Amino acid sequence: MADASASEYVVIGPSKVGKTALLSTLQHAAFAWARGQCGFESVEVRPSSETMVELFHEVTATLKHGQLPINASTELTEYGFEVSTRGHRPFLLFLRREHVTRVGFKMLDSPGGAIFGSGTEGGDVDYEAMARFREHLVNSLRTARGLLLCVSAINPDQAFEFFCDLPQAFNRTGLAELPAQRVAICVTKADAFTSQRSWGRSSLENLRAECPLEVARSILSKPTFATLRQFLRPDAQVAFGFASAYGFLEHEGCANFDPERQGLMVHVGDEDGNTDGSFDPARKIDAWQPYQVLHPFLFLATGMSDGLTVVKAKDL
Ligand SMILES: Nc1nc2c(ncn2[C@@H]2O[C@H](COP(=O)(O)OP(=O)(O)OP(=O)(O)O)[C@@H](O)[C@H]2O)c(=O)[nH]1
Ligand SMILES: [Mg+2]
Repeated sequence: MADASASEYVVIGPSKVGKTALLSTLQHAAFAWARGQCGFESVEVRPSSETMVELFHEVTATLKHGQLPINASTELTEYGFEVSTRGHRPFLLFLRREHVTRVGFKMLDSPGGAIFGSGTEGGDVDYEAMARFREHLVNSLRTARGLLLCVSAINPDQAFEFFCDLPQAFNRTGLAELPAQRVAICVTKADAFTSQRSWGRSSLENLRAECPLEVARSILSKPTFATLRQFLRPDAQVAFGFASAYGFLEHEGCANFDPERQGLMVHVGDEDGNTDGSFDPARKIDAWQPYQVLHPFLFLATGMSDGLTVVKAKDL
């Protein structure tokens, strides 16, 4: 199943920001992809490692219980998958021809504490294991083709972890400049973020009025932005985007997230929260549409920028 031609990418971010949840919903998001969205007629995600098959299967239980069934990561795991897109591109003035891309990912995911240890001090932490994971991640940063940085839209304490630990991780590479050509900064848990700030407007509409770069700026300190500016190639493309593993209800526009239960508002397991009064499992499954979870991967793979704010690293 392993894909030898896949490139290595690294996902980092503090504990519980939703790194593994993001990865887990990728295939479901591709199944829910609307034809023509972002200019692609279709987007497919295929696992190329057993770890990915298992993670994709695990997340289907979300529809049954409402909550994302993701436990905190305790291991460094390599997830292999392929993202392919099909669309049309202009060709010879007025003609268009089919354009297909296929990119293999080897995505390293680890407990957030491996890099962002400042938030886990004093807890039940295996420091030796974390040090091993950190070494592996730092090694991968030396060669990784792309980097995915997850920042939670609703956990303000993480600013300190980024401030303390991101420079340390980059300093440990021994490189003045990381080779990554594209870096995606994913502002996660957009559903909970907008639910907290919906001033009478539907939350999706509210979210669309926000700029992910500015929200990231308000969450992270200036020294963290300076860290990125210093260690990324000046011409590296940095994309900022919101994402939500729970997503939004298409017609209502509100988040498909129940803050009280901390889970999907509409799920198959029981009839609570069924917004239209009918119990129809197929429609509840259809209602689960993770929001922009595939976007950072499409950006890393193809440079696609729909729904994202993209700047050069030197302009951060
Ligand atoms: N509201 C909301 N909660 C989310 C979302 N994604 C993840 N969560 C919740 O956030 C918690 C942490 O998610 P994980 O994916 O385990 O986070 P992680 O970054 O992998 O955490 P570690 O493995 O501990 O580093 C879980 O309780 C998830 O249910 C999201 O899009 N919206
Ligand atoms: Mg995890």
